Amino acid sequence: MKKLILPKEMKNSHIAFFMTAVVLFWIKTYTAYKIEFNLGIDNSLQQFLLFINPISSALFFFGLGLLFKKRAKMFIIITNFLLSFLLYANIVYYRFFNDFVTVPVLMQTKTNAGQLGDSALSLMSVFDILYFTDTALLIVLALKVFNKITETNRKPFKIVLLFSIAAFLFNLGLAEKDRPQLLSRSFDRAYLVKYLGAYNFTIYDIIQNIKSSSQRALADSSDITDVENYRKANYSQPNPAYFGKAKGMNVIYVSMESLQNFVIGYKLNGQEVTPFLNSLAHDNNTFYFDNFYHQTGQGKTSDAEFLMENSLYPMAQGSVFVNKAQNTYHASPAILKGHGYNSAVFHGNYKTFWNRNVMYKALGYDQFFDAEYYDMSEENTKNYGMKDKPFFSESMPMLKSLKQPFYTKFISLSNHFPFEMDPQDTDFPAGNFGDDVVNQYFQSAHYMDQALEQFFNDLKTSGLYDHTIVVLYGDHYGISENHDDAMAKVLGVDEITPTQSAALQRVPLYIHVPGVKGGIQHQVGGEVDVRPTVLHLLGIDTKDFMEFGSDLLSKQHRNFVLFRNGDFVSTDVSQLNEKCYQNATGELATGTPCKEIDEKVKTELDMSDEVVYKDLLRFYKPQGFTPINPQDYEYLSPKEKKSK
Ligand code: GP9
Ligand code: MN
Repeated sequence: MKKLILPKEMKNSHIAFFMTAVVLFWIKTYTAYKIEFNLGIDNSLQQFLLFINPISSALFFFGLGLLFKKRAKMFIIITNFLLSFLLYANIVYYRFFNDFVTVPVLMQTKTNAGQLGDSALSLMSVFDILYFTDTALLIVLALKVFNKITETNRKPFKIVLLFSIAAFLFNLGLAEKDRPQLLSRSFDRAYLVKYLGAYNFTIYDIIQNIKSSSQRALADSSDITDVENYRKANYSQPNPAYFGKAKGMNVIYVSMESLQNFVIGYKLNGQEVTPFLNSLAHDNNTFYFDNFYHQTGQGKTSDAEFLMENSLYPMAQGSVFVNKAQNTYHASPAILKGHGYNSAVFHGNYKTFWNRNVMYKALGYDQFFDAEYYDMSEENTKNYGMKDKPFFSESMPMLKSLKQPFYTKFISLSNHFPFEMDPQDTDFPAGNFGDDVVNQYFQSAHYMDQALEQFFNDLKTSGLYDHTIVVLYGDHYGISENHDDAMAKVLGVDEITPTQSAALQRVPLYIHVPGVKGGIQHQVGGEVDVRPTVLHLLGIDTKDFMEFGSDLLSKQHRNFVLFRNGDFVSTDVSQLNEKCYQNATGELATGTPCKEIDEKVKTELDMSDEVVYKDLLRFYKPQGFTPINPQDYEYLSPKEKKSK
């Protein structure tokens, strides 16, 4: 084979190989940004920053190779592979979560070993191999073209290092100009990637994580004072019309996987998707909240659980269940223990998934009925575990055996991405919106609705229904923004606007309270608000607890709901991606009507983060609360129970 003709000096030069690696990698990364990520580029400066942001990290990481006398090429190739792998991991993750991989997410992958596998595979394509083209090309070039490198000079390293630092500072300077306080007030990972690039984001994330673990070590009891004052100033008094109306009753929470509120009342070809939930909205003793939002971050289902039971916000990155399970919490099961309640979780997946077996002890759950308690045969399971119908029916005998009053939580699973059903489980037509995920969603939501109806019927037959509060909540969105085209068709609009996109973050919330007149409620609220609402119904005043929610039934219930990325929706205006909109028109607002709530939102997230990151509840004892010790709890399988 004829060798490529290159000037002799080039063939002998580390620098030429290095520069080739930098340019290829730069082009590849930029192409991936354009194809895979939706980073909300608003102006030409942002476009320019997106284009140049891979340079500094490519120069820096590949430049390290120049330190090696003999193995520079090998070092550059390995580094290229590792960085390409990081980019690809972000691509796959983004296809589902619309988000980027962080250190805590990687730790979760370890905890959930293999169980995320199914979903991950459906997000990959054979063409993805193209994201490693430059790695392959570098190997060929190293063997065939740059095969005579004799250079031993390390001087270029210093120059390259200087260039990479200069490139980074130039990049950061321009980014700060467009978005002041980019690094200090960042709730949104997409911003960091847009401005600084996927690789610099990872470095930033690693630094943040080191900072967070040292934060705990450095905190002391005086740190809780500010939070306590903030809490006192923002407490919503219980409404006397409802306070204690469910005193002593059992409590059942149902996490409805990925159920979004748009589906309630929706008709597909004239057929109701969720006939049971639609009728429940009009039940005499049920409050149905139709302006209620999820507030989850990367921890999804587990974040929703955390919000509902602690009335604290989940973490900006990673999940509390995995990263902060060693913290002290004053969660609902622990609070109710002091009022004679016995608590249990039902979930058709294994107890280590999402670190639940550790976290539930910190929350004070007495029992955890996990996959070991269910018939996990092939026909009963799909995707993440038990199908909802067998899950609820097999749970019934266990529920009935609990000592009353009980506080329980059921985590459903069937309505999970990619929403594919086994044919024998669905009698409902798929949608026809040109998008499989959206089309299938109607079938799996319908299946969940049937499972819930069956559960309610079983509760009635068991006699539990008349003295049990049932709280049903959609845990988070199921259909991400990647499916906006199909969702526009579903909603019958030309395109999904920012305010419509925010409205799609609504999830249904139902609170059934025997003997209390309910009704359809339009007040704006979020998952953080449910705990004070339910505890007040049970006759427990939450004013001494460090929580951030506002009782949905209180006359002082506040007028906004915030999201984990710092956005919010209030009764009149919404702040979305740092822009302020008028709710009535969906148009950008004039003046600064969002400013006041924006300040509150940022303060509240900061306060909650203080509590969670610094583990501040270990320094605080609410009045009348008996702290629990996680070590007192043990979740045995049925087999282990027998052999004890
Ligand atoms: C299952 C559940 C998975 O245990 O946590 O759901 P997700 O968090 O991906 O919605
Ligand atoms: Mn979920």
